[in-house]
Amino acid sequence: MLALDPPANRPDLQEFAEKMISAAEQHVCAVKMNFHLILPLSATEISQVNRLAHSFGLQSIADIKLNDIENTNEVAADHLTRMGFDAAIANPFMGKGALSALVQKAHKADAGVIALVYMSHPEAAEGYGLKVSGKKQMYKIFLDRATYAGADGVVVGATQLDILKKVSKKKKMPIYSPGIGAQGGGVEKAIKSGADYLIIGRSIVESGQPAKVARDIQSRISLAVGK
Ligand code: BMP
Repeated sequence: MLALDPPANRPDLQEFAEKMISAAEQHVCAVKMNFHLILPLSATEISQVNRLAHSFGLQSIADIKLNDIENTNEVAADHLTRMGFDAAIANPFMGKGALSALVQKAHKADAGVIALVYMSHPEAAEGYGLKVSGKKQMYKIFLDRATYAGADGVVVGATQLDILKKVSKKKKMPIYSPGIGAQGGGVEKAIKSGADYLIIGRSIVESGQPAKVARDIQSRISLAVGK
């Protein structure tokens, strides 16, 4: 999955996103937009980017790590669906009931929800690794909530290989794994530890050769899964 994250201060954000999609479309299954684009672009511009992704058969994911009260989540989900997103990333910290309501709302609109389980950054352990009441770690609770809610996928950082292995043994849905390249994670290690999809941004979009880098990564993934 291609993370459409432009470098800071780029003025031509829509053009950037569309160029990256057109360059890499043959080598990715989906694109992901984060606040880099969702904050500055208008709803019309975002819809146009999503239409381009769809024209290549790619899904588009809104990475807003949604984590609010039910009503606000649902209003956000409506806006995202209207802009053409196929799924949103949400934070199970909101609670089991709120996450379930969000998943049901999304499914009614033929859209999906991907739940954070363990993030990729070095401080992730401070939250996702917390032992609740000295016992169960937060990420296990988040995985339980994602499973209970019927979420369509979970996010586990490619930099967290032990956690990836543990989650892949228990999961009932695909694992999306960010943190490859710029954050130090490796393609083969992540796949072999249980990632089903890799989320990759800067290694591709800042490479100067997005098509080539995306193709190389795709080949490495194929080799790692034995295809
Ligand atoms: P990059 O490959 O350039 O590091 O980008 C990774 C993308 O995935 C960014 O959009 C980031 O916000 C997102 N992400 C992440 O890196 N780690 C997580 O745990 C969850 C994310 O959504």
